Amino acid sequence: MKKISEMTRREFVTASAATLAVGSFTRSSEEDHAEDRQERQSERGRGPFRVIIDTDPGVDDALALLLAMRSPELKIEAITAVAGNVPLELTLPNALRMVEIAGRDDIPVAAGAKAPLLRRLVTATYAHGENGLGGAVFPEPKRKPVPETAAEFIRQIVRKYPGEVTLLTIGPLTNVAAALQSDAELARMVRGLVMMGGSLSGGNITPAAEFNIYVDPEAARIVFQSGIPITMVGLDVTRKTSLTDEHLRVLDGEQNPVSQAAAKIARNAINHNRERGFLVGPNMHDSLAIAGFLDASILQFEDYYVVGYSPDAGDLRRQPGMEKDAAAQKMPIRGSAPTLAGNRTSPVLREDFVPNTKVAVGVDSTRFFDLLISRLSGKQGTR
Ligand SMILES: [Ca+2]
Repeated sequence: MKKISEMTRREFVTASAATLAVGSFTRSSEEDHAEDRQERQSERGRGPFRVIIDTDPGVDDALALLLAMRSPELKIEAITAVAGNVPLELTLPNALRMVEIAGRDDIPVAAGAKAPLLRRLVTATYAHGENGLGGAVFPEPKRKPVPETAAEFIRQIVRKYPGEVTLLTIGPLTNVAAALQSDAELARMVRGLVMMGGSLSGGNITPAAEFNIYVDPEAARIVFQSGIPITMVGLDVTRKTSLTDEHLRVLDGEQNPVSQAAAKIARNAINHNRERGFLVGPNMHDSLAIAGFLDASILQFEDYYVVGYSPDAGDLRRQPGMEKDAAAQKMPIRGSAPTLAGNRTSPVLREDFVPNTKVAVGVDSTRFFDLLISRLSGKQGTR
């Protein structure tokens, strides 16, 4: 592909984020890195890219938000909170706390959905502690969210900058799906979507399901079928990222507020992980999705057609309306996603394979942590 500096504005906007990032990070010498940094700071260079971060902080969300807010490649138009790891009553103030810690008063925060589109909320306090930050305590935030709901705010921003906004989703997809449902034109105005979610190789909340997709599978289906160019950073790669005592030591050694906050969250997460008997980790699921957008060469991708759960087919034969019944809300089990084999419109049965998602299948964990820890600590390493 063309170098970014040779692209017209239209080509620049049209190219997908992942392809662009690969194109701009394939060179490796020190001079080229220096040149890249210069290019990044110029109008005709790489970024800044307009992004909205949808999040459910969440230990690794918190570190991912801090990483994003320390990354000059990103023009963060909004941070939108969603219920997930913990209820919205906690994810919203946790998002506001991170914005305050990073000193980013320029970034508006919107409150999103309190529950999935159709189902009752399943949380992950077992992994993130009751406060969502692994027990790391920070003062109550002074900032307030904007009056718009997350879905409405996403809609407004995407419409304001058609073709320019990439959605970085590191929680359940409820807010994004709600925005897409509210505006049939919206999906084609979104530049791309990079998600932490999904798995080709087994789940973390059930043997098959990854948490973000499991919490709101109907929302995931809406997103995967939206036509938005999607990059999926799932458990296949995020499970290969383990935060270590050495990373913590570097963060703790720098005295700026972001590094100290990151160290506090990291320390609690590492201790919490040990108490639960894990020998490695915690995994940096969400930070890897952000890092993969900043530098796609950290990840290797393959093209897939990813499907979401269908509420009106499959073993339980549930209809969307049924999910709202009190009995359905209390239903202890969830149906598996149905196969598409019996469906004549199935993309699986088409002669030509038409992928809808770039799925991350490999990761350079060392380079990922170089990026994450150097940005969080403010200590300049190789980047
Ligand atoms: Ca998350």
